[in-house]
Amino acid sequence: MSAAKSDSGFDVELPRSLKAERRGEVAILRLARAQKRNALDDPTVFGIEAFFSALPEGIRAAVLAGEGEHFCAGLDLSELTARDTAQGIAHSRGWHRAFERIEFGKVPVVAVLHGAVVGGGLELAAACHIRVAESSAYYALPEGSRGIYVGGGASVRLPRLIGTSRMMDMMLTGRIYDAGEGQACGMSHYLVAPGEGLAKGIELAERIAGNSPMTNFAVTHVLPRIAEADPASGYLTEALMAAIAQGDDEAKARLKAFLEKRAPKTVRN
Ligand code: 1HE
Repeated sequence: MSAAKSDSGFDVELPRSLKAERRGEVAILRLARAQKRNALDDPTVFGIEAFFSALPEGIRAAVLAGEGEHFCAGLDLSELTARDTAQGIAHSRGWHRAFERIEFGKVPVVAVLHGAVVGGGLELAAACHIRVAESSAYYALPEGSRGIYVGGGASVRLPRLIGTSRMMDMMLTGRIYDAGEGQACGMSHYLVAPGEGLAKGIELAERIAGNSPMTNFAVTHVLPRIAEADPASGYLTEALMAAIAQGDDEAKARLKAFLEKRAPKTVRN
């Protein structure tokens, strides 16, 4: 483990496979195990959990990226052979817990994807709120050919992005989607040229950081629950959230700024 606080300002112990950096209100976490293609071993997964559990005050958005030629080669397969069934369940639940710290954490998270985004790497990307893909990115679920099954939340999160039938195809046939296909079917929100992903991810994170924290909370914590609720409960929850948001001082200040012509209009670039 290396103490991240001294060199990055984060009050959390991170393994060597993770590097943290702060840029104003944006936290940047990098997978830094390029020699193993950023494969996710236990220390890395626990480190991701610790990092997103302990984001300091003043951080309002985060970026998750990978060093080297690939975002992430998924589960560290060398750890898998030693586990029995009960340990396998505990391991998968550990990944669920860690990735929930991203999905339902303190701030929205932008993933920057390049090269292999496969297996557990795709599960990690799917737990983030926004995905920026460089044109080198490709997506696969090699679990099918390795004789295993996804365990990091893909069964829940990937169908929301690309649909159950595409996920079935990926697992049964080993189909690989390139970056363009991934963009077209909903894996990524933004597609950029090689080397431009991090800058785009930070630009988006800075924009997100400029939103009211209440709105960001509503979008990341409440919207996904409403989307899966029965419509009657969903409409009610939406109304409650809308009322809570508009009652917030920041909303009042922002609305006043618009009415006094001090806020930007919603126009096309
Ligand atoms: C690894 C892993 C890994 C690389 N676990 N060690 N994921 C997969 O099935 C994908 C497996 N990886 C690959 O297919 C390839 O490594 C890549 C296409 C990602 C990259 O290829 P390449 O040619 O750049 O690198 P490489 O030579 O294959 O790998 C470099 C080193 O990283 C090598 O180790 P070395 O000691 O020989 O140098 C590889 O063994 C090592 N490495 N990927 C362990 N994944 C919660 S359930 C989730 C289930 C899954 O994620 S299953 C999908 C697993």
